Amino acid sequence: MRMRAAVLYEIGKPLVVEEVELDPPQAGEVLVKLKATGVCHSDVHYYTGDLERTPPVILGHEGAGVVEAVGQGVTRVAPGDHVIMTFLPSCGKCHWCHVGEPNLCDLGAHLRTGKMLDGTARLHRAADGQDIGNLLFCSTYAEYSVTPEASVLKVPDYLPLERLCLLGCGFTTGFGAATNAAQLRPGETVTIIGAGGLGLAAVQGARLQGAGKIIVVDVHEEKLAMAKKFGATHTIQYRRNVDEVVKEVMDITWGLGTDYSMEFVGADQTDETIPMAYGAARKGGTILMVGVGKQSKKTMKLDPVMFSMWRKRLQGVLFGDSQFLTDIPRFIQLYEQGQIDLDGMVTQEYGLDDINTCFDNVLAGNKVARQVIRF
Ligand code: CXF
Ligand code: ZN
Repeated sequence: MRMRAAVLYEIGKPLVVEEVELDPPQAGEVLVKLKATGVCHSDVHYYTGDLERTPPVILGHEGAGVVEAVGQGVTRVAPGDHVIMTFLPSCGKCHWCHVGEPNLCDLGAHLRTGKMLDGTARLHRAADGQDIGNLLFCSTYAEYSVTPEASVLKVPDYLPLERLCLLGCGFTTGFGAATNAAQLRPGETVTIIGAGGLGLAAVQGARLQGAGKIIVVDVHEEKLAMAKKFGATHTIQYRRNVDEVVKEVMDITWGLGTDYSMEFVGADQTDETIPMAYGAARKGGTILMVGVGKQSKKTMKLDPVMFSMWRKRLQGVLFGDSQFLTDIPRFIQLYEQGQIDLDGMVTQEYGLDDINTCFDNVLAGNKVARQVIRF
């Protein structure tokens, strides 16, 4: 079938919105008609080349829509179901899915190929049939997506897909960092570095856990104001002086530092943000690394001796350490009850033709929590 999609042909060059050929779903695959997709900073990292992917590729990995058709053997969903798509599939069969860590599902090994699980492509250029790569089995900057059933989750059909889509990546990652990875206890303290979509979701998670102090650091005043709205108790504007931030955290926490610190910035900022996270964490505290960095950057600056001297712990977090099939329904429940605010996370809404504007907004940095594209 033919559909409109935004194709990345060259790193750093505007995406081209054009007609693309999409093959029908094969065995174990699902055809989703997209209703909405969030614009995640990771998509922009692929566009700038911070995250590496060979073009042509269709980006986008935070989609929600309605199942239009299913391939042979699909049991998780049926035509007409409302679904969200997630950037990490969970097969429900491998070792990791069985031990309760589906964010480590073995299907993750196929995510970088740009092909489907059988090694072939479903996306092709309309002009000459050339294969176009998929992104994380999602490629949601398109009117339709063919994806493995392992990458979709059925959701209630009466809630807005243009909000639930945020649960496919960013919100779940940030909220899960606070509620699954840190499991903050009432009164515990946290420093959140980066007040984008992930950091703001972490603020919401920390607030719901009953955190005592929620200290948010960002360069942009506008984002710090949003953080306050979601429950930050203190904000610190970062003016390129790490020690100054650490000192402020110490002042706020009676000289202790916070029980947890969370790094959400990633990219090429880690020489500043990781030492900041390290310094802000209390003795014996935990530093959660959530933001994804520039793929070519293989080292980070930390004083190794001080890890044992201060007994700090450095911990990676993937997709908010969420079990997406069971955690996302819990988050949807909280959204329905008004305990988490997805609506407030959406700062702009656009159409697919505006995708390059969305990317420019992300790169400008100051006015965006989450942008949503509606189809
Ligand atoms: C990222 C993590 C690194 C690979 C691409 C997706 N997560 C969410 O944006
Ligand atoms: Zn993402």
